[in-house]
Amino acid sequence: MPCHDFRHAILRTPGRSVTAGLRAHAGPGPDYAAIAAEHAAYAGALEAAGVAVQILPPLEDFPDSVFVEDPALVFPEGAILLNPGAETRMGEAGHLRPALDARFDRVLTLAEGHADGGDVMVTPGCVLIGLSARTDHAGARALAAALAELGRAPRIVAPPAGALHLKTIASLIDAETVLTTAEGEASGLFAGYRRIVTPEGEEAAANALRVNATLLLSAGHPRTADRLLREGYALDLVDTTHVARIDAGLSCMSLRW
Ligand code: CIR
Repeated sequence: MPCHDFRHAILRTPGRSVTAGLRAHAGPGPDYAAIAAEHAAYAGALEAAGVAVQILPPLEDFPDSVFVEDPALVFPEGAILLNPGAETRMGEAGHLRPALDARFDRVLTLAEGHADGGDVMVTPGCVLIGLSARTDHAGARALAAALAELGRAPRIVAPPAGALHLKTIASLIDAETVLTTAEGEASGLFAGYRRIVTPEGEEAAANALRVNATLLLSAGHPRTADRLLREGYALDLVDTTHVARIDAGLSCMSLRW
């Protein structure tokens, strides 16, 4: 099944509370105006890649709600509302429901457990579900059942511990190629794919986003960009400096179908 042919996307404007978004490490926090600018540029990049973008209003009570990828999963044949694994994000799915009901004939829910969309990688043959601190066994099994209901073949995998999400360390950038970190490469998880490994210091580039003919890549990773250009990918470099300060990248800011 095609994995990168998208005509629609749902995004959510970051609230001012985004500066309190979850993050695993200390260091400089994000600036609200900078995140708003990065988000606007990201929406523009999706549009330029051929996608009609719907932008939902901010949810100040949910600092991480700009990362709409985590509370839902969407396919042309239907949507699945997930149960985000972080305490402060658990209410986000309910707020997405009206937008999904308006756009999809079928909106499934998880019977139990927790699962984040960042742990889900759609590939031509199957949908990988990564276990993580956010996606537990019960949630992964419930998600696998929902995917099967939509006619998709699930496969539960165990990525290296420490990565926030499966897609923090890897992205499918064409039907047979995964862009991944050295850690993702060492895990053997992507053995069935052609792999391009990010150089040391450019690990954050692994959360790239292929949209139609364009590969959105986080700006500031020149060696990864050079390699991908040499491989013939049409890159659009998108600034993620401030969203990266709250552990996010390109895939997290949209639901695409
Ligand atoms: C979080 O920790 O939930 C947010 N600060 C970042 C979410 C990133 N989401 C994603 O990669 N899908």
